[in-house]
Amino acid sequence: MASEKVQKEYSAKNINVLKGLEAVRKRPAMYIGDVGPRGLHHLVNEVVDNSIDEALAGYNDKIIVTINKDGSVTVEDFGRGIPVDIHPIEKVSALQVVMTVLHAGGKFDKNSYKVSGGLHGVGVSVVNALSEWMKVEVKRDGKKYQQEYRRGIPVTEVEEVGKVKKDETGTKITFMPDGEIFTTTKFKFETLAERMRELAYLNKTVTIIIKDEIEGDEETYHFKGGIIEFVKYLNESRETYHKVIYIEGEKDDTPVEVAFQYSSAYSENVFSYVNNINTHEGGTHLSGFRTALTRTLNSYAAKNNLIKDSKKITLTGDDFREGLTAVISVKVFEPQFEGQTKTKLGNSEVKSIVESIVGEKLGEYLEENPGVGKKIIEKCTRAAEARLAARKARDLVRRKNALDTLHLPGKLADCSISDPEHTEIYIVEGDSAGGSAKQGRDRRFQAILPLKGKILNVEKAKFNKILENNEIKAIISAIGAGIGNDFDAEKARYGKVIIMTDADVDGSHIRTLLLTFFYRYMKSLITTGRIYIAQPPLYKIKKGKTIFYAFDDDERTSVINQLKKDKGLQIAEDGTPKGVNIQRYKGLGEMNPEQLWETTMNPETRTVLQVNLESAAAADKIFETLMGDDVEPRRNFIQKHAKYANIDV
Ligand code: 0RA
Repeated sequence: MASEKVQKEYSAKNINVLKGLEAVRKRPAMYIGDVGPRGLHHLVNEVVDNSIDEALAGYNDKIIVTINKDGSVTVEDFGRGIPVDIHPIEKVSALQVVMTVLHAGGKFDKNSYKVSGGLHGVGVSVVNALSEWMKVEVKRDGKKYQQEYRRGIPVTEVEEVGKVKKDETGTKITFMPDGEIFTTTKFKFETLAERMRELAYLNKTVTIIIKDEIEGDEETYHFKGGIIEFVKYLNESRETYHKVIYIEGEKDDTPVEVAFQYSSAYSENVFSYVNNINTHEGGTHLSGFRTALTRTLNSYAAKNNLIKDSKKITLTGDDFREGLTAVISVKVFEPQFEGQTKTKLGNSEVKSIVESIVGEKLGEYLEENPGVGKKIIEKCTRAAEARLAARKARDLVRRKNALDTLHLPGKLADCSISDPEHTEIYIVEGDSAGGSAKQGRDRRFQAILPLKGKILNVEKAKFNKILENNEIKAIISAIGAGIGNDFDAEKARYGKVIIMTDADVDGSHIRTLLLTFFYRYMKSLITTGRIYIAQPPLYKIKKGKTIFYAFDDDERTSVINQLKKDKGLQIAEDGTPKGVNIQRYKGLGEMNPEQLWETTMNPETRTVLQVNLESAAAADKIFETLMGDDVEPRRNFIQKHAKYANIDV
């Protein structure tokens, strides 16, 4: 009888498991954000997060991530290994529960900084459900176990497959993302490597190795200095004023780590993390840090008479943030994430924890390092002087606009509809492409703003200089929603802002400059999903009267292959196809207005890429490296990333 009951429970549980998997496969975006490249790469992060947890618990110091030849990904760690004993409630191997039951998470103990918000922490069972197949291998108690799955459903038992040394433990998970779910299943080394490097900075005890068996790339990340080295990396192309200041402490089970350094840059570069998740929108940990920084530096300046009375300047929070590069990392047991992208920490207790740790330790540091303190106060005083000058300049701009509200830039070809729900503005590289776009567009809802040459490098210019730049002025007044602290995305005159540049190095440069500008001065346009990048084709392939467009080399090859199959296209001995005309567009200007409309601007047929904060922040970093003061990092970067020179957003 007893066994009958168990059997019944078994099937009820199985049905629940199936329902869970079905829910994930039906609405994947609810679990991983989207089914594009971003969601795809999130699968790997989700698996790696578990291995990082093992490292944080003190049991694992190495993670190996491999893009395999067949396109699947393997994540291997050397932690305790997922337990394989029979789970007391589910009555099956704990391993199977972790791999197949939604929200089983795997952590039966409470001693971990779980992630309850955002898209992290959904668990490896979600990855399993979205994989065509998955295989897990566990080494534990001197044995090696394995189990395999198809679309989240076990297709083997948990099997013992061999013996290993008693102290050899760990977990190895291999999965093939499901082509029925994702728009692409091709992993990019660079995308994965960027996150692995970030994780290695944030968790200084682990070594993360990432390999690409297809392209032959490999990187090893291990940073003994942790976030100190992160700040050095962020500032590598900037002129800095002192060595990185590092503060560490813990209060009420909340560990806090902060590293920061001032440079001659004008902007603030602060990266904040909660349980290794980048809190793009900041939150209580960030405000605690800022409050402590302003208060401690102000009282240090006053105590040591570092601001000349004659200057009559009071330093504000903004002055202490100019040129500040900082990384803040906290671990919180039950983080509450808020905000538009659920990346803002809401726990109010964290503010005072960070504030008191930073306030106390920074005070001590300044007493012990008066030279550093003096340099920082001098730098922030210069920032205050510039701020006062910029305010005067801004007031002038404002007054001009107030007198002349219809002051739209002369080069703007506006659209006739005024409801931003339905309108879009194309920011176009060069007057000639601008001309084609103006003729090709649908003038009812599409506005065109051509730019002449490169826009100003906003990273290296003071605010008043930025406001004087003609190209930037044109963008600000066309969008019509202010700039910087005054910017309000809801007032934007267009629902979409589409950047359209050539598919060459200059084009990607201009696109990066524009993204940097939006990231720095109109950030909410990005967080509300209003910025897009147009995708003009790279090739025109003409066979008889039929025209095909290809957006990259892979597509060009597949068009040719298709023509070979369907139309019996002949290929010459040297590999060139006969009887077709292939044109490689050197720029947008080579397309006539109809072609531009058809391939790039017609909402029915075009592809546009929506820009998110990560990609804009990445552009910002890439941009610094490419355009910063130092030649050395730039050369290294270009050598290392030659094949990614066209910054891919
Ligand atoms: C549940 C319990 C324990 C470890 C894990 C899960 C675990 C999960 C993953 C996922 C990837 N790598 C992992 N490593 C460990 C604790 C086991 C114990 O108490 O021995």
